[in-house]
Amino acid sequence: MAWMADPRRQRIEELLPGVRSVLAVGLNYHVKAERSPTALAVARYGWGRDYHRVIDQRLRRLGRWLETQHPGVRWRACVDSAPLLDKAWAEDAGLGWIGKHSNLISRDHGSWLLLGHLLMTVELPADQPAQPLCGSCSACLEACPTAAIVEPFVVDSRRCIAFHTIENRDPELPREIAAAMAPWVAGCDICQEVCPWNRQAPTSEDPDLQPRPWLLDLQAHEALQWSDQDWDERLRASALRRIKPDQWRRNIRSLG
Ligand code: B12
Ligand code: SF4
Ligand code: SF4
Repeated sequence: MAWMADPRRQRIEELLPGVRSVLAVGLNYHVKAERSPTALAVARYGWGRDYHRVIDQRLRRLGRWLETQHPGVRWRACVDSAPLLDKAWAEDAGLGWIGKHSNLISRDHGSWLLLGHLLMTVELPADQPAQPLCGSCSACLEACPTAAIVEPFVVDSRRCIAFHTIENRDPELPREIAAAMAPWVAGCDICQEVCPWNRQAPTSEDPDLQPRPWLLDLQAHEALQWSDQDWDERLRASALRRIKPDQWRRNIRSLG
């Protein structure tokens, strides 16, 4: 993940010269549907339409409305498309706090929120930053099968199943990851599933976020037969396109 070293991550002015305000938004991606208990597991962020597109389109609509209210305003929508520390900005904006698993948690929605930001040259009154509410809980640290949360708030990507199944491009996964990752083949939701703040999380009826049915019943023997073209068709407009067909096959084979 060498792209993380981009120095602009620490200098928001380089993303939008003259920026005066940052609006943080969260898209609730917790849906009612559940994965079949015998299926391979795909993380929830990838179940519906690519969140980059969904949030970006909605932020752009907001930006265009802003232009009608403040002629001359400049704005920029950021959804992973720009080097911005999403969680830190969202915490500062009061959307939620960064939990010990390092994801942002909202009091009302839990951590099933995908984040986006609208940078603007207009000055808006600021909200209060969110207060951390993890307290003495450590459920996520205990549940992580690879001990990737090496201390509260710090995830070591080299041990994280999400990193290896999504970002690692090597032909084989490290043996210790392969041994611990089942049934996860695309991302990992374990540290979020055990979080008490997600127990009452509301579900979304948003049509853009409803799952592709095949993702809820993904079977190894079938998926290993799919050609690159099959994967391409199944993953149209999905955030899971970041995982190339070879990586999918490698991840599934790694389960043994
Ligand atoms: C790189 C990346 C990854 C990497 C590294 C994850 C990581 N923890 O950084 C990998 C591939 C592992 C990954 C995995 C996932 N990711 Co990711 N990822 C990113 C990305 C692109 C950058 C994150 C980043 O800057 N990391 C760099 C380091 C500095 O950040 P950090 O470790 O989180 O450290 C912060 C906190 O831990 C805190 N901190 C650190 N030490 C301490 C100490 C104390 C005392 C305190 C209070 C705080 C604190 O401050 C740091 C700065 O904010 C962001 C999008 C973006 N542009 O921000 C999405 C993002 C963080 N990912 C997201 C998601 C959904 C996931 C997964 C849940 C996907 C999945 N189901 O598989 C997993 C979760 C794994 C996990 N437990 O974190 C969402 C999180 C939404 C949310 N509610 O927070 C984001 C924001 C994308 C988005 N736009 O919605 N991701
Ligand atoms: S995403 Fe999975 S592997 Fe990564 S820290 Fe959370 S539980 Fe551990
Ligand atoms: S499981 Fe507990 S410690 Fe981990 S993020 Fe949730 S509340 Fe915080």
